[in-house]
Amino acid sequence: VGYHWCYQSQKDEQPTCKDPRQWHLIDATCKGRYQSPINIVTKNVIYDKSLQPLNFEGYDVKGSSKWNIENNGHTVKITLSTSPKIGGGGLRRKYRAIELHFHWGAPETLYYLPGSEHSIDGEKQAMELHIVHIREDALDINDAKKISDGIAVLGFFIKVDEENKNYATLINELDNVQYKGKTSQMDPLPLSSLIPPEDDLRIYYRYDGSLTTPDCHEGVIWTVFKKPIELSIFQVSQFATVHFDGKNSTYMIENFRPTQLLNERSVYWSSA
Ligand code: B30
Ligand code: ZN
Repeated sequence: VGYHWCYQSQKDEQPTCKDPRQWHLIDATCKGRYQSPINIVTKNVIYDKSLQPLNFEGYDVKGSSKWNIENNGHTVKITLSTSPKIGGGGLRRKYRAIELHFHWGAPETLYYLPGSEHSIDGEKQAMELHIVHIREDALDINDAKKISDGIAVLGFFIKVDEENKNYATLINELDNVQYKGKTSQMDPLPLSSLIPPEDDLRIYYRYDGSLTTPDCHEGVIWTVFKKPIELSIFQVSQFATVHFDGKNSTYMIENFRPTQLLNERSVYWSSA
């Protein structure tokens, strides 16, 4: 499991790898009925008054230990060194943030092809940030997969707009993780500095889904915020300077899974 799956953009270089339409050959869960990401159709979302603003605990804290940033061959992932938590917002438990990573598109001459995983009314954004949380009583993600409601991911759209100075440190680190397997230590940041202000996080969508890569584990509580993070076109383009593999491999671009069918699910939202 986890071997030889790839994104569509890797097929030229690795013609035999399993692209998203074939992921079910790696793990049958990938053709389940509760898969992520999805297109959120706003005319069909259901208002749920229990979806109050989330509580963010320790999101403002800049820890003292370094963060580990890694190119794992499908994204750039940062393993956190503190344990910020979320609760409330209709979650029945508290969840601890363990890592964050990004999905993005591809730079074009005068343009940028969007690479978010979720879309709203068919509209994708440039990128998507995922902050992966596990139930506070779980040891790690594998342990969290064994318990119900073990994983909660917060999804933030990233839109091309003004430069976001809070992302400077992180984006500067991309040079140190150009190739698969490379890691680097970076100064930690308060998680709150990477996402919109708390007041802007009151409007969100909630649904039951999955991890967006194999094994496509289901039982993930998804929260997708309406308000996007803003980065400049230059900042967004920097992500596409890392590579999927070694020195002469293709640039890591379009590392998103296409949207999946909603099937018998509903999407709830926090605002009437
Ligand atoms: S996502 O937020 O739904 N995109 C995992 C976590 C979050 C998402 C997808 C996957 C995850 O932890 N997967 C299992 C671990 N991975 C290792 C890894 O970090 O990168 C195993 C693997 O592929 O098969 Cu590579
Ligand atoms: Zn992700």
